[in-house]
Amino acid sequence: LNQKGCVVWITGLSGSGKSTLACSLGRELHTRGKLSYVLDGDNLRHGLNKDLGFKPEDRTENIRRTGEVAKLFADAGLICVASLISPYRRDRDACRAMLPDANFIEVFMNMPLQLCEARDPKGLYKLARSGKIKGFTGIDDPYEPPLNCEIEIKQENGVCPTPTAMAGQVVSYLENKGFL
Ligand code: GGZ
Repeated sequence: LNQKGCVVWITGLSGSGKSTLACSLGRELHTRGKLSYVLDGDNLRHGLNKDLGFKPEDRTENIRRTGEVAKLFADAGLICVASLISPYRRDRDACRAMLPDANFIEVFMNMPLQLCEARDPKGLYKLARSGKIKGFTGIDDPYEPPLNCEIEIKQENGVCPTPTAMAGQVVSYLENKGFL
């Protein structure tokens, strides 16, 4: 029984594919018989983090709480997949510091803002551009890309990897590091 837990922390802009990767990865881990749990920023904001908005200090608290919960799952031996914009580098680093360094795997969805904005699945970029939403990440609130992430997901020759391919990249990493 392999019980080595870890946190797979997916960071990136709204519309960059974080939830898509988290979902695909969750399925793949389930298929392999590995217990996992997905913590999705957008979902947590309906429950655990419903008291938080998008001011910098609220985002920081959102990341901190989620990091603490992810750590609990990892301690229990699960692969915990956290998918949040987590725009500030120091907040992500604080989550990393909660665990042994090898057990925090930072995945950067390195997709151009232009692409995320073109996708605009919920129409939020449009609202941000027209000033109806203030402090939207990538528009009028910063996104600080990781400097030393474990995994980077990006386009190849202008083509985005499929959800299966993205999950495959993470699964390979987890295999190499002995988590699978
Ligand atoms: C960024 C916002 C904002 C603002 C609402 N800035 O793509 P979505 O819609 O479904 O997911 C986004 C979600 C971001 O929540 P997180 O908990 O991941 O953010 S953070 O890590 O920064 O705390 C987006 C929606 O909420 N949303 N307003 N102003 N995203």
